Amino acid sequence: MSKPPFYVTTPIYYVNAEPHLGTAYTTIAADAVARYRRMTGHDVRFLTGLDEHGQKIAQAAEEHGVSPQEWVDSIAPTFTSAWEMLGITYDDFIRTTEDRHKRGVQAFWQKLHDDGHLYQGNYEGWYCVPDETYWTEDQLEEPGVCPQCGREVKFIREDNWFFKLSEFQQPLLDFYAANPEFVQPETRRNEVVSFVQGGLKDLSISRTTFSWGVPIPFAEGHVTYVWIDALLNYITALGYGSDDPADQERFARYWPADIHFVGKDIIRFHCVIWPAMLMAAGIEPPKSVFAHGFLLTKGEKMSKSKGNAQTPASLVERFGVDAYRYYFLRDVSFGHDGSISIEGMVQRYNGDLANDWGNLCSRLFNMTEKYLDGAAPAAPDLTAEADDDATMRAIAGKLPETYEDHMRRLDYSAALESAWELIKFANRYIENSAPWTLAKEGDTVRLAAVLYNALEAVRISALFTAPVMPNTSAEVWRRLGLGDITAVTDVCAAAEWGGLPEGSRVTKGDALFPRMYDEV
Ligand code: ME8
Repeated sequence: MSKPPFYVTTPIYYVNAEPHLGTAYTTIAADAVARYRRMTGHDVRFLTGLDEHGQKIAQAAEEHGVSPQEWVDSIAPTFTSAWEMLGITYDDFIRTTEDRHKRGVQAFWQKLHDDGHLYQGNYEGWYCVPDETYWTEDQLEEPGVCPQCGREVKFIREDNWFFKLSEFQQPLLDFYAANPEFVQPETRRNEVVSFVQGGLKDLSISRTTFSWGVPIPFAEGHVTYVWIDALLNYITALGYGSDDPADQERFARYWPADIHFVGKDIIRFHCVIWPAMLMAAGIEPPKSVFAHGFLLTKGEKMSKSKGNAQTPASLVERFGVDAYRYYFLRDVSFGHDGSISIEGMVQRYNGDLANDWGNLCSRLFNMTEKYLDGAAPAAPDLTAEADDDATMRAIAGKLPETYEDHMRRLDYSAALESAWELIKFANRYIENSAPWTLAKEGDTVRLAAVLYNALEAVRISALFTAPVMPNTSAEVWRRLGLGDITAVTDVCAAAEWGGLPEGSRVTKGDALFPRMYDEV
């Protein structure tokens, strides 16, 4: 049976500065889903990349005394190496300065022009360069200040090309009504619907006062407005606009996208402008856009411009990559704003990872070496099972479905909590069954049964922590003498009780999460 396709994307990030905790957050969330969907047998295509055009990037280059191309080429590797450090398993990385992208953008313009969705006009109004966003006079809450980011807006007057966005008000409202899961979470959906109900203005889609962008094929001197350029990455990366049959096949296979991950700051671009652009070109809109909240430090949005950002590298160095990924997805409820702090990170690390997960693995692997010479025992006779054994099997048995349910809603915290139910129970199970006493009393049958059951709980827990903590899960499987966990493509079958083969070599190894004593 052929695998169902699953296309997931992150925003393409601006290269005006290096990756930070916010951009890493979205990327890790998308990666966890991509990894999980590979484990549920999907043919995953995971795209991320860089937004390299526009005034903001041209200005950053100028400030650094280099050409825009030199500038973007110097920043791009900081993203690819950060994603490598964070274990991001993207299948494609698009840069908007690539030819494949420019070709797609130009094909898109030609199509919209031919079909009468564009016209020439004059734009007069305000522009926020850091957000690359147009604002009308009445949208400004304070004169001269961007209502979104609080930075200075500039007045611009240009001859531009316009997209007839206003004509898509009703089609968009009909589309939202017919596809209730398009904008997620629910609160964001209401925000988008009421924005569109308020009326849509035509959108200026070209700029003439600078040249760092994709030229509009039928309008000399005009380059594409950077947001339109950027949104198109989701289809140009698949091959939109190419005559090559391999590109066309890829596009037909993966489009429409299953999930566009975005922050709540860019929801209108993704939920209003983007589906309208696609409708105009006769392309199906994506299946869903999930807008998550902001990471806050000390109550403020954490951002590169405010300078209150820790770097991903500094935190990875201190906590390790898996603990980093775990903290953000476990502690911040996905879809809501969330405060992050070093104190919180240390607490999660010591509590959930060192005490619960790490400790469970260490003591169990130790006991297996000590009492059973490191060989996994045979699966015990179920007819002789104790109450605790049955309870643990039941918790493990419902985990695949509960986890799937949470992951479908992108509720990472709840998904991880469901895995933790098993981890915590397994710790209690060991306490209650006291293998050390069984060993002392020479009850080898019960000792083997208890260790087998606890090892099974660990094997299964590793499956469901793998999307978020891939390195630890791979290591746990290695220590259980099992194969490569990333090769699992049917997590439900793999999670069936009794999968640990008798005689599997179990090794203890070092602590997975050594306890941290420097609390802050
Ligand atoms: O907007 N908390 O790029 P960008 C959580 N190039 N997420 C955050 C965050 C925070 N404090 N700060 C940033 C752009 N993010 C455009 C996108 S897509 C076609 C073009 C994340 O570099 C979040 O995902 O400013 C947000 O939407 C994105 O970074 C903005 O990245």
